[in-house]
Amino acid sequence: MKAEKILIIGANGQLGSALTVELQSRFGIANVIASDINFHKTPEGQCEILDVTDYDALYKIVNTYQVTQLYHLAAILSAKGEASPLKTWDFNIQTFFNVLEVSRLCKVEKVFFPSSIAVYGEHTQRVNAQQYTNLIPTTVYGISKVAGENWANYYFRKYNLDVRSIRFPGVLSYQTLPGGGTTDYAVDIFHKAIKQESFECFLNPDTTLPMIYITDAIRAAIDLMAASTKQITVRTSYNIAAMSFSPKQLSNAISKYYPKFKITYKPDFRQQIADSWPISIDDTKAKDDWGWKSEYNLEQTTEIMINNLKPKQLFN
Ligand code: AKB
Repeated sequence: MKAEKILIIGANGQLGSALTVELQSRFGIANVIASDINFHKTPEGQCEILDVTDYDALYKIVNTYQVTQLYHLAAILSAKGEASPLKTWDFNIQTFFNVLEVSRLCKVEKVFFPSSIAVYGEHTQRVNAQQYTNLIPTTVYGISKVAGENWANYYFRKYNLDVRSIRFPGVLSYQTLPGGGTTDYAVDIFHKAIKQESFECFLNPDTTLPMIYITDAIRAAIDLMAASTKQITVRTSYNIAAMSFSPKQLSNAISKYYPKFKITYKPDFRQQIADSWPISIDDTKAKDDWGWKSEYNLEQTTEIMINNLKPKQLFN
């Protein structure tokens, strides 16, 4: 069997750092190249500093390592993106085109790019949002993801570039903090709880959003990349679902471990973004095509988050 050479762009981020470790354990540490514009902590194994807006720098890395699989995770997310819409559009689109073009020219065999529930917006059913439905997002991040999905489909049809994608819900992880998303509260809340501090939530208590635990998210991406070409019938991006909960439900789950935990609510501009997203997702296509199935619910995720963050807190 031919050895894979896997490049991760955005390996310092929330998804990227966990994905790097998992891919290294599955494919061998020498076959995974972790890249980012900087690293908080240099990962074990092969590592490259890469500004993915720099086409030549990306080309050089892909060509030098003879990359066979590429995961492009760098993006400006929903909440942060609203502070500078044009910069967000430029970054999200330019980096994706660099990835598509370099992958096409260097004959990368498979490309993964994460889309998001942020593709949904006006005139989408909020319960069980369908795979194929209106995509009229309210954020520049969402607009860039809808465009990205369509370009992924275009590159597959026109150039036979094997681009695969998942619309991720909010991701919960203890390893790293997310940055700039509307769903970030669901991670930040744990960091306050384990310090026995109260948490001020920027969403209303009943704002239900789709979420996923990091292990499920990483497994989904790797399983999709491992599926045979004929299993993949969606070339824009697959819906996946795991759990849906509101800040109040999450706070209640945390209170089982910290009965004195206190949450207050002060909704800001992110409330409007959250209100434009569905509360649950229909993931039938992903289940039927490549066997997607989530494993972690709110209770399990809460237990894992607390058990892993608590020891870290003791050593800080
Ligand atoms: C965000 O909140 O912007 C992201 C996402 C749902 O894509 N976590």
